[in-house]
Amino acid sequence: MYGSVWEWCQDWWKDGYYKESPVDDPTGAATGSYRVDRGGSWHIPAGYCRSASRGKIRPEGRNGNLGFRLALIPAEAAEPKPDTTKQITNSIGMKLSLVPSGEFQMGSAESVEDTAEFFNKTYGLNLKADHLKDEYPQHRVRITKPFYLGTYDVTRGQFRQFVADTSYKTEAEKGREPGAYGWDPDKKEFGFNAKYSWRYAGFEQTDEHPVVCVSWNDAVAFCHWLSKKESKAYRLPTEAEWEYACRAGTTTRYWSGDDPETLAKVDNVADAAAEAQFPDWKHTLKTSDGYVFTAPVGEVQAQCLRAVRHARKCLVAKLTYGCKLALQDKGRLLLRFLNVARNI
Ligand SMILES: [Ca+2]
Ligand SMILES: [Ca+2]
Repeated sequence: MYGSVWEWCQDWWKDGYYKESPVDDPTGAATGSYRVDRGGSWHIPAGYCRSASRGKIRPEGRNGNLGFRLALIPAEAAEPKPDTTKQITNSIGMKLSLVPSGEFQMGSAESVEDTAEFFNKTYGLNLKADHLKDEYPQHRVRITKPFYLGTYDVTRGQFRQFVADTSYKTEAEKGREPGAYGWDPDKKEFGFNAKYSWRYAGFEQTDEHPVVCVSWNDAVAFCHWLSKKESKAYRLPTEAEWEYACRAGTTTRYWSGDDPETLAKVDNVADAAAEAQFPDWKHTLKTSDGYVFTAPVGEVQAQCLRAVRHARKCLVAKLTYGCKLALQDKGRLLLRFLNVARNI
């Protein structure tokens, strides 16, 4: 879930929200100026791609490194039965995976000083406490109902079906100031231009790549279209759902561990492949994930399978450790661990 594209979440962003967040199913501030985005992207250093990292962007924003994935709330709100389908494929060919209910510690587990010092020293970043303070305090969150989460980001091909069906015009294609922040290959940086939209972001993308240059409003319009088409309740994930699914029981910086270099094996961030093309990018991973720009979602399947195997291993370890506790807690915790282990 890290890298490739930042992903829009449903929530409004608000400074200090973590101090007042409810334990059960937090949905973000009641109102605000920014929506939350999560996970980092292909041009973002590993310091900003951690499980706890939070981004904020105005809902009309549209960038060549920002897309979204969907959440779907099953019609039955009860605990999943053991035979609940683990992965479904919807009417537009999108795969969604069942995420069981459970709880976790949301936010950063290490101090703001340690995080900044590590990434500044190792990758020459300029992380400041102010950049990171919205990841604190770490706090307990319960996801009380199982939900489905898009296994991958929404692709250009899936977004194309929405546009073909509705003649929808994205915010980049209408209004007084059309355009988006796309990639300028000559200047080698992002720039706002009317020529950029989900159809062209300044770098090569097929229909298998994540759709980019779509605003929060565009993403929500897509959810409404699909919900109506299937008589289901699609929406963007809350950032609590996002982090819960991303962590999958882990408590480290990344689900793959604390070492940022592990990201090269599991996702697509600013890496050695990017540095080879843009030598002045000094903040990249030392290892290569193989992609300079977005990666096609089908291509990263092998990486995702590795992710699942790893997360399963973490959960099995956690299960062994948590067994005694689980039995004391009327078996519910154990049941949840088992559900997680089965369903990731
Ligand atoms: Ca992502
Ligand atoms: Ca990369």
